[in-house]
Amino acid sequence: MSLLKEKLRTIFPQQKAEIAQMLKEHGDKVVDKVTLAQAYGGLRGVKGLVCDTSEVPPDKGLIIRGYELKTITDKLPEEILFLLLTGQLPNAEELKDLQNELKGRSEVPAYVWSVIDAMPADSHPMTMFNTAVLIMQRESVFAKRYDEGMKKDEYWDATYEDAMNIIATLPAIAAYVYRKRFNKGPRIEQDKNADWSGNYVHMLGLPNENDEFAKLMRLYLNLHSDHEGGNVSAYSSATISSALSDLYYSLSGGLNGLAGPLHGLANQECLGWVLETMEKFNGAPTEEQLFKFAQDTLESGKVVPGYGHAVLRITDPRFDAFLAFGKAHMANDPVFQTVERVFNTVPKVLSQVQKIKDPWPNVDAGSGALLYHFGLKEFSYYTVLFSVSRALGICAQSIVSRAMGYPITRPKSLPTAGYKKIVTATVNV
Ligand code: HAX
Repeated sequence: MSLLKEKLRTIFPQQKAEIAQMLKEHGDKVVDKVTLAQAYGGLRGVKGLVCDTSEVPPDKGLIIRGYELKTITDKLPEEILFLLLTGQLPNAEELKDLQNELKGRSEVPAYVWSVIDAMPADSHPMTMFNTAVLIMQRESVFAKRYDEGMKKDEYWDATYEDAMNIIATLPAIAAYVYRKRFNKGPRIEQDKNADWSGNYVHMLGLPNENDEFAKLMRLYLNLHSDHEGGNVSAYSSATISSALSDLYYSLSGGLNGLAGPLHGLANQECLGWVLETMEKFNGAPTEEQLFKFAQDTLESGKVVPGYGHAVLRITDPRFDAFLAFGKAHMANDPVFQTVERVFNTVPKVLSQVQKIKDPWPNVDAGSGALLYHFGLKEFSYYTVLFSVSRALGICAQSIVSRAMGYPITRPKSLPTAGYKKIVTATVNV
């Protein structure tokens, strides 16, 4: 058994007992109330979900198991996965063991390549990627063991098997989607000596002078791993998973949510917006020009992609990390310089609009420019990169939820007439 699974076997029963005790003592305590505006407003800010892998305080940004993001940006994605699951960073032996575990599971079933090959050539890369995840559902250990009558306390173990099998294969699948969709030549075989993200870089086949692109990808796959439980991809995935659908179903479902322009697709949209400004002004625009361009975007009824957030009320620390990388590695790149100028300008424009609660950049505001610099210029692929990383968090959340034995998700909905009755009754009291 892997060291990670062994550790989880000790940790999970303790956590489950702690939760059971808390529920026994405090189960009827009120933790939040819901206003009518929240019911009609996407349940923004309503506390009612549980996610132990990470949290996002509005004034701090992502914290993974107590570690503020800025303190762990140098970690490998595998270390982040270990942290998400156990609450601890792995020691050298545990890391090696996890890396070996992933390598051992990294063979992609041959039919996946045929399915990708059979898709229309102009399919969106996210459709290709998510279809590949879903088509592998026949491999699910959870589904098989469930059919055989597995006991409830073994659910997490079977989900762990699915999670590791999926995570191990994602780099090869994602790299093939890139090469196939953008006519980059034949599939590149895995480099079994490389780490998880290094292998991905190898299979993408893009130039990697001085290992710089590999450094960016390591950071990219670290930064996008998890963002608590209420974002569209994590929440939809958790809802699907709560019906005891296996991870192939739930992960691909969650990633379909990530493919929306208000969520993960914003990174594709954002670089498009930046390049549009450069085309309009024949090069890196001035801050005055950007100010006007952002105002025009708002006036045309569109959002400025990469800015604003449902939870955050500060500059996203993930954007800070990308900005620092850009300053260190490509300070003179005109696209990166435009991203910096947009950062100096757009928050001023958005702050003037009263309804916008967060005028600051989110994770998607800068990443595209960095990828573009290294020759990854096909924007529609960017959300696939995000997905490979976000799979770490979604899989970890799913394993933890199964281990804690959480029930099927089923909040209550009311028709508008029902809410009308409640609020009228309140007014009359
Ligand atoms: N540009 C223009 N208008 C914006 C805006 C932006 N960047 N951010 C918010 N608004 C608008 C909203 O569209 C909303 O308008 P309506 O009431 O007319 O619908 C209003 O301001 C209030 O929104 P909010 O309460 O501040 O923000 P929400 O929680 O409703 O939405 C979003 C959060 C991220 C969806 C929003 O800020 C947005 O659309 N941003 C641009 C798209 C983007 O960058 N998405 C990626 C977010 C990070 C992420 O999930 N990455 O995967």
